[in-house]
Amino acid sequence: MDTAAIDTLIGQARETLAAAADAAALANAKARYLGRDGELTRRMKELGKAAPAERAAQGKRLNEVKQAIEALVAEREAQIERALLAERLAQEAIDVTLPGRGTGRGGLHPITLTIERVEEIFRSIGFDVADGPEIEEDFFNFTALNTPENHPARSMHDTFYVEGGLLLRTHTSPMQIRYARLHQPPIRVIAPGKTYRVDSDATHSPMFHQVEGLWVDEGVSLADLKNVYTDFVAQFFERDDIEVRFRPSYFPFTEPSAEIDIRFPDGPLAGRWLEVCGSGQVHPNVIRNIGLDPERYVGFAFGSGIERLAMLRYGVGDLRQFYENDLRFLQQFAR
Ligand code: 2NM
Repeated sequence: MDTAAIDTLIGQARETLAAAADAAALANAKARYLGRDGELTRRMKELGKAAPAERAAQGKRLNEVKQAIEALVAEREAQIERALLAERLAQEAIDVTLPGRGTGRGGLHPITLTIERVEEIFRSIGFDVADGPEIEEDFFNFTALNTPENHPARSMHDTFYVEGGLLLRTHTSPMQIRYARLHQPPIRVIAPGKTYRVDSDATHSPMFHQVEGLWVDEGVSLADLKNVYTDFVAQFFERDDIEVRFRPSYFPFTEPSAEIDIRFPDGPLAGRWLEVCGSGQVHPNVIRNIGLDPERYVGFAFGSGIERLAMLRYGVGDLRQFYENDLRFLQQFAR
């Protein structure tokens, strides 16, 4: 093998190895020269046929070529490894200078905020806060509240009935009946919570919230009710220039009954009477149903829709916004 043939062989090997793009291709390329049937191996085997005088020199040269090719293989191996590592590093790179995604922060729903606000105000004027089941018995939701057996509110058009003769409470009054049967006068309690009616349109949701108040004692009067509610309105809206008026109405559980209207002196609703509450003197039958003597005890009660109060306080124009779970709406109330 002369010098030109050696150069050609090494040059070919360099090209073949350079073309090997990964470890498998490199192993093939290596075998082509150094393997059992490789070009170099073949020449080594042919060494025996060479003239004895040239054998030693020829063998030395072949060994040098072998070493040169082995060095080329090792170099290419290192190159491929470096390239693989570089690729992995590029793929797995994390740009630690990017800003974080943030985790967002929850906030209380405006209805919850409103309930908390109403509770705080009534607690400050000496009222307790009652709680009770949303799935109720007919007795606590209707009968104890002096609602006749044939009253339309009891119909399936108005009330959601569930299994076992139970129903979804249609107002928060049953909580007050339960509370009043467990406490002695003076009773001053509010009952906030979810209520359910078969009703769904632009201004009615099948689930809505109420807060009702009850004050039972000897000698309380309509004036006490008006004072309490007027004080509540001033605190709730944080202004004492809101007018409050009582307008005759009807409920089975109160006699006499009255709607409570309020009027803002300014703002977008200025000058319009707005109905915000039903109220009245608790019917003697209801006083009896809570275990008290109507000849001795007088009760005053009222009931307001929480959504209505929240809409007026926060300037919300559409009831349905409270239940669409649009974060752009809800985030405006986050504190
Ligand atoms: C209203 C209107 C008028 C009311 C009555 C009672 C109770 F428990 F004493 F019978 N609780 N709430 C009442 C009275 C509720 O809501 C429009």
